[in-house]
Amino acid sequence: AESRPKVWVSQPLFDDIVERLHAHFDVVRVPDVSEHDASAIANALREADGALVTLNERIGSDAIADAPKLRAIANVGVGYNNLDIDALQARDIVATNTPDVLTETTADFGFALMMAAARRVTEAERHLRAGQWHGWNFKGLLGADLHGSTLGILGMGRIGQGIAKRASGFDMRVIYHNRSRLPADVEREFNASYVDFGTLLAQADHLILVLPYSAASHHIVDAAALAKMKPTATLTNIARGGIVDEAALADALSSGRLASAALDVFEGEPTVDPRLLAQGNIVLTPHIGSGSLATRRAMVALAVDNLIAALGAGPDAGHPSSVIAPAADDGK
Ligand code: 8YV
Repeated sequence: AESRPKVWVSQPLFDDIVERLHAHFDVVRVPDVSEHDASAIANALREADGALVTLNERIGSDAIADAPKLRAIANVGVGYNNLDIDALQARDIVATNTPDVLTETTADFGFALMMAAARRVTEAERHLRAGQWHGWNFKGLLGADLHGSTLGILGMGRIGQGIAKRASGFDMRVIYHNRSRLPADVEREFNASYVDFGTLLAQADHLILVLPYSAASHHIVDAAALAKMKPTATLTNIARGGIVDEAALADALSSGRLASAALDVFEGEPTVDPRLLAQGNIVLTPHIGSGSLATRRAMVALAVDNLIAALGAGPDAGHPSSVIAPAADDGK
């Protein structure tokens, strides 16, 4: 009998879902692989026909070049800056991600963080827990309103649109900036106006970052950008840490040039810049934007389906539902 394709599952994930891979493949787990250990990742890929990975596994060009059998990588997550897409593309290796299933959950969480920053929820809780609440204080811990304010969305993809949809229920005025302007009917649907990046920064009372990380978005929110924001504004990042210059953000928060921030993602995560940790007016969460149980399960299920399809094993052989490489417009 033909030997079955080998797939590498990089993380424990949900056993009852990952189990579906066993019907088609020899599943290799490397439980002792430290998440960021490049040589262990390369070793795992060297023998693999396919892999199910998370943002913790950086799949670089060296590992890809050294993986002769590799035909498919299913990324658990919508963002895929952990994958060297050009190297995958050059080898015609199929790469997939998990959009859509996490859109609403992540938009919910973006709203939660923005509200927490505006109304100083975690700062107030720390104050109370530290025994610093010595009586009700009329002027204590005053925040900013969401209702009636202007929401700026940088990155108007699926999650950005989910946030815009929620904002209309909060009577917010929505402005957005995106690589490309949305069609007029979509702008109308979300009640969102397109503005240039400078206008977005200058007019937003609350700015939320929901764009993919790339060379083009690296530190796009830097000192110069922060200087254009209102001193009363909040900044929320649920995209990727590298989009924000964290040192500049810490400066803006400590000098009062920005009222508050909320970050779910960090440039060097899981390490958090001590200058951010030292600020009171910041909400910090450990990259949990898509983290509802139902959604994390749906992400794994989609990645498993994608891997089965990409390796040509299932009923939808060859047609994973969310392909990020090879690009559709590569002439095929
Ligand atoms: C995931 C995320 O938890 O989807 C993304 O881009 O950042 C998160 O939802 C992460 O990617 C898991 O690999």
